[in-house]
Amino acid sequence: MQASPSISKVLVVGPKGSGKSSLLCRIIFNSMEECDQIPGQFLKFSFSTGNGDNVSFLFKEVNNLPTPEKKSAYILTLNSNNKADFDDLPNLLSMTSDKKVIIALCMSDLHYSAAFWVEDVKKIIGKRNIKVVPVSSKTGENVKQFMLDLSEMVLT
Ligand SMILES: Nc1nc2c(ncn2[C@@H]2O[C@H](COP(=O)(O)OP(=O)(O)O)[C@@H](O)[C@H]2O)c(=O)[nH]1
Ligand SMILES: [Mg+2]
Repeated sequence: MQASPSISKVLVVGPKGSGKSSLLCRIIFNSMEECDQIPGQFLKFSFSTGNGDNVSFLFKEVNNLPTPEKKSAYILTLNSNNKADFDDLPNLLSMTSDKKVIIALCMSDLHYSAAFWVEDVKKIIGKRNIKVVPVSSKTGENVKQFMLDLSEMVLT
């Protein structure tokens, strides 16, 4: 039997240019066009995990932290090609410590020129239970896995 559907409001946060709009665009429209319309909008999206769970999300891109906006979780995006995003990570983690967080390590299609990678991020995270998932909004690589991990996070 399926549990009654509830909506999880997830804020997408991260440095400017880290890939927030592009990731939402890829998740919702499966493309990277129309990205310009995304900031500040509430975006509804239902995801089925393939084993009977349907998760309803309400996404919103938020460009300033900390935010008083209600939320049940955060997606924190980092541009893996920008060392400044890595340097900002401790600060970003402290401003998102009120809820669960999953990190989208963006621009994985540019892995060859990455400034940092999963293991580097994990060292900064330390003992906090935060998944780090490389994704490419450009190619769609690993976005399904990201959604599975996000779903698991909000369901548990
Ligand atoms: N190569 C590549 N470029 C990306 C990817 N995701 C975003 N971008 C580019 O990075 C720039 C910043 O992305 P955007 O989504 O606007 O970042 P935001 O400021 O966090 O919303 C844009 O020029 C995007 O086209 C990706 O997965 N791969
Ligand atoms: Mg944006």
